[in-house]
Amino acid sequence: MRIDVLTLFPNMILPVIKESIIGRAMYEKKITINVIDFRDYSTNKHQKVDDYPYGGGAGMVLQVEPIVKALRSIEGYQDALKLIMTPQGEPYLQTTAEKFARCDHMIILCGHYEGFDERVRAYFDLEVSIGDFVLTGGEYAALVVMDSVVRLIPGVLNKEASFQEDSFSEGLLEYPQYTRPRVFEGKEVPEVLLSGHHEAIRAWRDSQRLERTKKRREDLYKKYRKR
Ligand code: 6GU
Repeated sequence: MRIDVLTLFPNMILPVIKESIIGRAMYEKKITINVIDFRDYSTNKHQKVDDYPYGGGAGMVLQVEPIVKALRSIEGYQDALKLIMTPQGEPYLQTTAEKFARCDHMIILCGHYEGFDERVRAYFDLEVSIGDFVLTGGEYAALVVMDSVVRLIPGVLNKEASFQEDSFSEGLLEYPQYTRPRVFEGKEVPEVLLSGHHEAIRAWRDSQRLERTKKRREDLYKKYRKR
C-alpha cells in the first residue's frame, strides 16, 4: 500500500511514524508513506495557502489551488482513495479501517484553521472524523487512521499480536489479562486462569467480554445481541 499525506506540518507525521510499527512496515517495504507539504504548491510569493473568508467572519480558510496542485503532483492520484480529515466527516470505525486496508493507494488531506474552501471537497472521495471532539489539526486524526489501517495489512503485525481477536472485529471489548506475580498487594489473579482447564478459561473469558461490554458500552452490547 502507498499512503500520501497532504499537510502543512510534515514534521507532525514523519517523526511519529518512524518511531512506530508503521515505521517498521515502511522499512520492511510493506508500505510506502510519502508526506507532501502543500505549502510548496502555493502560487503566492509569500508561500501563503490561506486567505480571508468571502462574506466575512473569523479565521482563515485554506485555499483550493495549492491543495489541488499538490494532489495532482501525486502519481496515480486519479485511482487513489482520497480522504479528507475533518470533524464534519463520517465517523471512522474499525469497519472503515478494514475497508481502507484493502486499497492500494490512499491520499489523506489534513486540515487546519477554520477549514477548507468548500470546492476542495469536489476533488476528494470521502471525509472522515475520528470522533465527536475538535482537534487543532487533521494530522492527529491522519495518524490514527494510518496506524489502524497499516496494522491490518498482512505481514505488518506478527501472528501472536494478531488482529483476529481485536475487540471491535467481533463487536465486543476484550477480556481481562494477567501476568506474574500471582498476588500483588493482596490482589489475586482469578483462580480459573491458573487451573489449566482450557475450556473453563475460554468460557470465563467469553463471559468477561460480554459482562464488560454490557457495563461499559451498552451500544456495542445491543448491537452484538442483535446479530
Ligand atoms: Cl479528522 N480533524 C479535526 N481537526 N478534528 C477532529 C477530527 C478531525 N476528528 C475528530 N475531531
